[in-house]
Amino acid sequence: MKKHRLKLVLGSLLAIFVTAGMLFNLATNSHADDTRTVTIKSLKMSVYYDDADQAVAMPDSDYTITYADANGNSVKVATGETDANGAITDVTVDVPSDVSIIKFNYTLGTAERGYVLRSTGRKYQFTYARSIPSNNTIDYTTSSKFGAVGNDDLYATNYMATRINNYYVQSVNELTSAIDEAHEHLSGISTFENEPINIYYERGYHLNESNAFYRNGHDGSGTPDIVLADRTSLSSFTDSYLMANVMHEWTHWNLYRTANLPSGSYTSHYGYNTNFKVSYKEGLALFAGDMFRYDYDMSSTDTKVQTDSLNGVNRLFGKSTNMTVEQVLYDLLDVNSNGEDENFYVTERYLDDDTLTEKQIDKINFGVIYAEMMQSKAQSLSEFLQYIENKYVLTNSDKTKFEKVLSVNGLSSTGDFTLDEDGNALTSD
Ligand SMILES: [Ca+2]
Ligand SMILES: [Ca+2]
Repeated sequence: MKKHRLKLVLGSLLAIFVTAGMLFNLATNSHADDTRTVTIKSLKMSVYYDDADQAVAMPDSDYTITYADANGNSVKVATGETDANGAITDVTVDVPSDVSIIKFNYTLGTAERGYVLRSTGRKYQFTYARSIPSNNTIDYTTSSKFGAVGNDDLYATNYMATRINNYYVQSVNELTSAIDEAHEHLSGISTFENEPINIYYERGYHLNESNAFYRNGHDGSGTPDIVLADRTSLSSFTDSYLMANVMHEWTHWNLYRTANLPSGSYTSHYGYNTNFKVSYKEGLALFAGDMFRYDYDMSSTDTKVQTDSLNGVNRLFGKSTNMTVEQVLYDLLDVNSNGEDENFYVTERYLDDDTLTEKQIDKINFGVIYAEMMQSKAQSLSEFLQYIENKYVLTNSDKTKFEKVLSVNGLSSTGDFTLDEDGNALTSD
């Protein structure tokens, strides 16, 4: 009995020692002398290829912050998303006091938007290591090139992917703001709901092929994706080209997932498509890309449908082509036509705000047209035009203006194409 009690007492004492030891350890770990608190006020890194002045930021993109522990293992201390300027801002992390270097790892994309991917499917990630300054505060802007000495294509690839990521962010932001502004003025327009999709690009990958949206994935994986094909000369990738083509392919994705519009091929934007659905789904993507690249102003080419001539033949007027569809959509958007004498625009009856500039109205019109292309689920230009007529053409005056858009582009009163490839009347009646 006595022995048993002694055992209990010893056991209790042991438990107290163990507990005290744990407390002591906890106290040691959180002791200020053994950690340093690093404040990242702002860390903005941009990526370039051969000219640092051309460095491109990584906005709205994933980042992680890590350090290497005593065994060389990477320890993650923060994750987040860069701001609209590509900076990591207002982050505070604790690292062991003997750590002198902190690493910032950027990924081109986010789970919500999608990623820019290498041909292997790997994400583009760039790591920038920085010594922790003595005041433990980082407020720094820098640029860097990423690749491997002797592999020029890798530097070029990483820079191009960064540019694509940048225009991908801009495309999402431009469309989202256009539809949001339209939604503010027109209750019948829903706000934009984004869905992620990945964009593949790599130097030499799909070289000089068409850019494309693949509903089943470019490799047949079943997951929709986009491939931006490489070009022999990097000079092909102007800002304007990337704006138009990123928005173009991403628009195919938006219309596929909302209106079930297919992917599909065509020979040229001026070529005749016997399948009128092809003209519509390509023409609307062409329209979206050009509205982005030209900031809603195609006034200099507003009469393209009326004046086209190749060996004396007008390829566009009244005919099923991608370009015809694009130009009709532009006429629904532009407040003032340039030389073709139509003056319809889709929101004329809905905007009662006199303070809006013409440019703001153009952008709202873009938001309306894009949102309605998704909401209407129209499969052809005539279906879309009839939908627009039912919803936006309210008075006799509107009707006269709307019919003028149809007639100046060679369309019938139902918005149908009227001529075949050779210019003979289509007999659908
Ligand atoms: Ca026009
Ligand atoms: Ca117009």
